[in-house]
Amino acid sequence: MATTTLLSTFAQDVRTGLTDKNKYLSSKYFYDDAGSRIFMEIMKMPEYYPTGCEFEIISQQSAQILSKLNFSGPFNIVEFGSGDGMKTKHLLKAFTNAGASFTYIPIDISQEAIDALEHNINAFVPNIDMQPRTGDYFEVLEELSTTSDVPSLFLFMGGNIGNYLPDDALALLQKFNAGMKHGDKLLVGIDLQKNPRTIQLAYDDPHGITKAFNMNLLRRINNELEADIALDQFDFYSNYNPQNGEVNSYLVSLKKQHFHSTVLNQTFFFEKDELVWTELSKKYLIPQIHELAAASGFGVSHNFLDCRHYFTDSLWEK
Ligand code: AVI
Repeated sequence: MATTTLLSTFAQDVRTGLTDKNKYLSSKYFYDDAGSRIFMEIMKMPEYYPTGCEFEIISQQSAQILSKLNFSGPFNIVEFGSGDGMKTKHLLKAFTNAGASFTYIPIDISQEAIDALEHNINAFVPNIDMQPRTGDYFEVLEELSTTSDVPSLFLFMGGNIGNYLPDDALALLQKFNAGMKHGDKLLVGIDLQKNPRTIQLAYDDPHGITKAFNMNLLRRINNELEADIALDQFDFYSNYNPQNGEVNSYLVSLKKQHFHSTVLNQTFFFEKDELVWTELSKKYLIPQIHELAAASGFGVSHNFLDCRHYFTDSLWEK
């Protein structure tokens, strides 16, 4: 009698990616608990400039961001992928200090992150009206469009848009747009093209933390799919191409080898020096940001830049 086993999406995606002619694993799988902790280490590295840039923008320009919103009364602040709120708390505090009246609705897939966020925000901005949500961005968007009659500022920070392939980035922003009301605003954090060495160093750090971040994907496969990958037989390679603004990251098989996954009931084969593509981190030019906004139904109200012009929090209006 044939037995059927229900495979997780992770298991199915690993099977699809590692049997492709050009092997790949999605960077969305970086972020299990261990991977999220490694990402926090990345954000603390001096080489990883985006965190400091966005922190500078938010801590120094929140009053200007508020005035550019042109909201006359109460409004919502809806944050997609809020994480632990360590950056956003500065924006919320500045808005509160300026007398703005708003409800903060952070959305994240991780309950652990939402718990940390509630703690961090309440300690930093007491008495804030906060309605945290775990789960799907679009369910909350749809609900708001039918139940709330005040305008909303949506936040999509941290440069996450850079991790989407261009067509996927456009589709995501168009979907945000479809769920927003006329006059709503979207603040998108976008990393900009700059000296190639600065970018290369941020994604190929001398401490090996970004390597560990990528290797965590293999560790996850070993743990969750009961596999026997020899982790020391893989390396990490990352490359910034200043001609197209793309950082592409890979795992590299150091020898001809295979591993077996009991959960998938399958063996996967690698040639020596074969690549597994793990991540795109695209860097934009300002004119490309205007094109992307227009193509997804927005106008750019203002680009809030850090002092080195490395990063923008780009304010868009529907
Ligand atoms: C989450 N995301 C914006 C990071 C980035 O910069 O692309 C992920 C990352 N990958 C390597 N370092 C950081």
